[in-house]
Amino acid sequence: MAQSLNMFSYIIIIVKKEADIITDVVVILGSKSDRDIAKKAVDMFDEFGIEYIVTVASAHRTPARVAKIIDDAHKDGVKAFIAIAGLAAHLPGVVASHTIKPVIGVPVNAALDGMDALLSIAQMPAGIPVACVGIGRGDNAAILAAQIIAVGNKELEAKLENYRMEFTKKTEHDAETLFD
Ligand code: C2R
Repeated sequence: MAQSLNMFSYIIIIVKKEADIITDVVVILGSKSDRDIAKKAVDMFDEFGIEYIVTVASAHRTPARVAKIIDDAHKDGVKAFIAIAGLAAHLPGVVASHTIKPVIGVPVNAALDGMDALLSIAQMPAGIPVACVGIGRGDNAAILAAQIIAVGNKELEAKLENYRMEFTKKTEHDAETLFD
């Protein structure tokens, strides 16, 4: 009897967990000053119908807040993180240290043409990878996150195929109208 009761509670917990899933991606900005790049990412998510949370937290200035955001995100069923940061951009690496979900870092051009942030994000030590997109490329970070989420999601896969098709058409149009 005790055993079947345990099994019942287990099923309830599973059902509750499934119902609670609300966030596909959490986007963390090191500073409000990075918001233009975050806008490029969230515009993409809106286009693809991806659920996201966007917030500000700094590994340097608010380490406890970063850890709490990641903890909460796990409870919400997060599938990927995007961390946007300039200067000594440790935020993406620190996010990666707290999760085994994929982390995509976006370097911001806050100084040194963004090279400081680019290298801080790309040159992670072995074992704790961070995917690094181009300087300021919040849009590409969102597309990459969408591609990760699209594994096993036919609807999202189709949206990404259509999006890719737009580039094909535009390039062909550019080729045909090169000197018009
Ligand atoms: P402020 O404009 O707030 O001074 O920030 C931010 O991402 C921003 O680009 C300047 C730059 O500092 C970055 N920052 C980091 C981190 N926290 C803030 N790289 C971090 O924890 O890595």
